[in-house]
Amino acid sequence: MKRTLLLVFVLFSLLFATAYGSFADNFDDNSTYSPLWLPVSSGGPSVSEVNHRLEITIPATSVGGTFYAGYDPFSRIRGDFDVRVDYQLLTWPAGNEVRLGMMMFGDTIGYANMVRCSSTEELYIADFYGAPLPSPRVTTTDMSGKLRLTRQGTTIIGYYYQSGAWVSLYSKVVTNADLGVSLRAWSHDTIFPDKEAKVAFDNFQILQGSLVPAVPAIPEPSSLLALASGLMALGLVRRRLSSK
Ligand SMILES: [Ca+2]
Repeated sequence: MKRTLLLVFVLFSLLFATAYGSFADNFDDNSTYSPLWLPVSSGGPSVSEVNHRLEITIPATSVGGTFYAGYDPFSRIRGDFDVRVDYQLLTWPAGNEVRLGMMMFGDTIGYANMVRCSSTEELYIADFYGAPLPSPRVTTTDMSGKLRLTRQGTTIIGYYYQSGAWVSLYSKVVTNADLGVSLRAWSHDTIFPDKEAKVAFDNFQILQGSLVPAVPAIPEPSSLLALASGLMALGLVRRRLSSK
């Protein structure tokens, strides 16, 4: 029975992967596209889709080994991809030790994260699975900019944007597994100087890559019902996003 359910799920996945080549979310409707995105937060930070963008506040009172807020993915991206997002630093005191990032991660080992952070220097960092430490980085004065991750085969490349062009910061063989994309801001008790920071993401785009639902280990009937509902909702989402 479970094998049959799994087969149904795979067929759903293939149909879905075929149907969804690319999409964009400009956050202009000030409403989370559920189940495309899942708002997440821990330790005090908050996330809200307002002012036609995705705003994340890290209050001075935030606490935790890692505290964060942002959007996590409902879905995974399959195959070669090209994913981009704009960012703005709305409240950004020097040395605030907050990081914002666009992270690709999956259900197995392997991730890639393009980060903008404020530490003793203002930095772009490529935090990739298996990369040498300290992670590849470059200093910047940008208070707004763009982050991009692409994959060809198993090689992921992280970019930032400078003087009207994409600049490759780091390239590494990571994985060809399905990966979700997360937009988050975060910090850690051990380094956070208790200064509020506020950032925003905007104009999220998947220009290449097939979007597929996250695969549970063994789908149960209730999961399939939820999946069917999710696919129907995502169909509506796709039409809404395409109409923007
Ligand atoms: Ca927008």
